[in-house]
Amino acid sequence: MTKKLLLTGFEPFLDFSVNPTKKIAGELNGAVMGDYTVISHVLSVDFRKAGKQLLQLIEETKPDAIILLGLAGGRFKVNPERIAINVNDGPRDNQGYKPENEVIQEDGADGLFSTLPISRMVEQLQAQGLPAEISNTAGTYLCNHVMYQALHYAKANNRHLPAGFIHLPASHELAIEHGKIPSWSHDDLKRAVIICIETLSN
Ligand code: PCA
Repeated sequence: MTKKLLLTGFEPFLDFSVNPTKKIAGELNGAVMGDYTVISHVLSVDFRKAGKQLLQLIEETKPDAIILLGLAGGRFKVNPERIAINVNDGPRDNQGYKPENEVIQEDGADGLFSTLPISRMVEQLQAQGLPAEISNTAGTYLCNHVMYQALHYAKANNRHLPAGFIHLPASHELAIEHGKIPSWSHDDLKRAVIICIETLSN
């Protein structure tokens, strides 16, 4: 029996009309990679909903590992995130809600570190020709929010599982719309996610 990997992407948000992470999560659903079978879902860009959605998915699927994906339009490399912080802030979500300096979990730590093998992910990506770097901030928007929620849940429930977040640069499709953001081909973005998943097994 393979282990279960919960893989999530996000729906489109702000002025990004598509979200490559939604497509990649969908395409990898059911795939078997190394020790893991992928179970994919798409999260809402909604501060009041995304955390609940994710925790429900964790309860239902009981994953052995969690990789959350998000788009970081403007970044050049694939960025496994090092840390999530206990704050919601930033632009409006898809429901028009705009938090300011909000705490995510009243009793939570200020910051929670990724439990994914982020250094090895970067090494493997670069070894296979894909630019990658650990990022030291996942921002304060939805991506940081769900990363924090997943790590807080794992800690509170004593679940020692690899969990964390990976930000992807824009796809060419998005860069055509935006004009001034760096972009990658969809195939390279997807290959990067596959390499990260494989890193969990070796
Ligand atoms: N990226 C946003 C939220 C959804 C997504 O794909 C972020 O970086 O917070």
